Amino acid sequence: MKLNRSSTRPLLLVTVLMILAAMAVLVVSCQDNAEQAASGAQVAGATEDINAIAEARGLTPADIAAAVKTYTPSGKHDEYYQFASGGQSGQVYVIGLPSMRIIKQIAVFTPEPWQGFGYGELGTMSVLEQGGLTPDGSPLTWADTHHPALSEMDGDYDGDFLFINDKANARVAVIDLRDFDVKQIVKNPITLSDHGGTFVTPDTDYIVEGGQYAMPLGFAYSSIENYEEDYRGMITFWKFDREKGRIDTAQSFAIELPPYWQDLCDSGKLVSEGWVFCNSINTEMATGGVELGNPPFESGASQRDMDYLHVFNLEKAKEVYAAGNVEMINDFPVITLETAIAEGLLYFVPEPKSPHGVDVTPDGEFMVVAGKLDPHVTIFGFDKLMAAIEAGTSETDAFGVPVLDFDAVMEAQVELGLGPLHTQYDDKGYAYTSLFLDSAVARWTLGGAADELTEEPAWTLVQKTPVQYNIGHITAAEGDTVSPDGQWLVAMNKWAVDRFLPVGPLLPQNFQLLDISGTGTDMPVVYDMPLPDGEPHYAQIIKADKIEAWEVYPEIGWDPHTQAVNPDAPLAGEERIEREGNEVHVYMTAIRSHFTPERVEIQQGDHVVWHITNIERALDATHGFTIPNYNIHVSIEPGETVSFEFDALQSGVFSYYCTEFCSALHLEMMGYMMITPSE
Ligand code: K7E
Ligand code: CUA
Repeated sequence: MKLNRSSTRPLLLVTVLMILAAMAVLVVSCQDNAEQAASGAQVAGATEDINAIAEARGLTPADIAAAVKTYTPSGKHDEYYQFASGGQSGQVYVIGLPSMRIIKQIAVFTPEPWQGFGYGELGTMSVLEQGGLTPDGSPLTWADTHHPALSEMDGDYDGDFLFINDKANARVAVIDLRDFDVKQIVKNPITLSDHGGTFVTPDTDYIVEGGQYAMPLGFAYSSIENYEEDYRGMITFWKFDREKGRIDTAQSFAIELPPYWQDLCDSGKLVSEGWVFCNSINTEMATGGVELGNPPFESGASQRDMDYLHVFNLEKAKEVYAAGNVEMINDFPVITLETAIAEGLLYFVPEPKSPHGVDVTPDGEFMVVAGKLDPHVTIFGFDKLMAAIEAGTSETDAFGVPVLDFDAVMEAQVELGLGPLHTQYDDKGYAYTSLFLDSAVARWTLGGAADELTEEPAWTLVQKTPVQYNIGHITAAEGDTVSPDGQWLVAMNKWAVDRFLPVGPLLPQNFQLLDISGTGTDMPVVYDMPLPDGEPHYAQIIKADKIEAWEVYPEIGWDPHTQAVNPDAPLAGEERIEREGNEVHVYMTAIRSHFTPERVEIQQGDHVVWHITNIERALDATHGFTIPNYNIHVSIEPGETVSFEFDALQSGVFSYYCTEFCSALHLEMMGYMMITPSE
């Protein structure tokens, strides 16, 4: 049943008509302006002829259409939020679509001075400290962020929370989307690198964190000569407490895996809910040592034609964990490989060849695996998978994990081109796959129920749109949900090469916006956006109206780290300085354009605990606060209370001041801290 001949064409027609209409409006308004100019009522810059501008700038009709599709006039909001990993910056970027304007950077794993993240404020310091310490006891302050995941309800993004992993240190962060602020960082208790995270289960009961490079679990030492015996992979299921907005580490667990390098994961949905899929590389168990004459990792880990798709029965794993059938490693419950096999909660399926992404289709029926070194995507059927598990197998890998028959589980293979990496979906029954070596986005048709939505035959390549240049992930509007929106897709390109003005040898990343609202070969690039920060890897795009961000903190004295009023919050009229022995507490308020108190006198050697409440209720009336030489900087948003502490080691006179240009008398928003010398 192909019903869509009629339903996609009008969309295309409407789009074309809209562009023509928009261009007509531009032309008409130019004529109006020309008349106005002629009558003497000249509006600066509005008198030019649109065609003359296009000609002078060398713009084609396609360029003008792209501009009209993406231009968002001053004051108009975007339709979508894109949450992009900030890569090595350890942060998250918030970008509006279709304008591609950067709206915010969220400090996550790395100190960020403007937000006062990691510059003395106790709440942010404790988030960083929770995230783990270096061997010398200071907080880890960088991360290699890869995969942001929006929280979901019934398989749809709900706009409440965002999670993101740190591949370099195996960590997961929780961001609350009411205030776009990081609340928690958990460090994996048994391994040091992750990549298959973060992915959520359809109701966000669990946040999946799959490992990457195998190592002895629990941070023990073992010679690499003992790789097969002592090194292990893992997957961790972090239980999410939606009420508290925190990961509940006490109800989380991991599964021990063979020392393959587990790569990306995805959660099943709808029919496949309760299952989790991860692929793997280096099932060869190469251990490197090119300097000793061994094959280098990149070839040692690419010998076999097949690696293993890992299939987890999460429902079963939860039961095994609840029954206490676990081993404790570093006080963290781990289902051993032996138990996982015995309980039938882990199966392997051969997958070609050094795969990268595994992406479950919106209906949950298929798992699409892109093999980096294979020109195809391979599609596995969930029904076939269940039947193969039911039928049983005598095949196992070297560790005794049952290996299902490839042909019995494989549904289709679609040849797309060189270097397929990641797949996303739309509302029309298409899938989109990034092609790293081809530098292109492939559009192809899905089978199954989605087959009825496109007019092309199932499992067929429809279009390849070139991008500039080497593309990693792609992300489509609501593209990981059970009901993708279509409309927009962002190609997250790792090499920008010649796209922007030269800035020396370190170039920006290039996000390219593709309009995927059309069908067939209609899939143009409509915008290039340089991202001047770490390699972002992945992003998710959510409809803007799903996010209910606070305008100001709900009540005065709000502590964002508890999402409640701080009982010690200084309030207007209650500002004071209290001394107990050599501990001094400063209770301060901030409002345009003064701090109260304006003089703080302490003695050298005092321990100072300082609280400031921003008692403003006006939108965007943020104040900053710094004490010179003490490396303290905080941002105090309307309603917020922040606290910081320090030892007054250096005597002298310190001018503290507000760092946000908040009012005409902002420069006067200051005070003196006088530290009398101890003798
Ligand atoms: Cu860069 Cu998802 Cu970490 Cu592919 S991963 S590109
Ligand atoms: Cu407050 Cu400037």
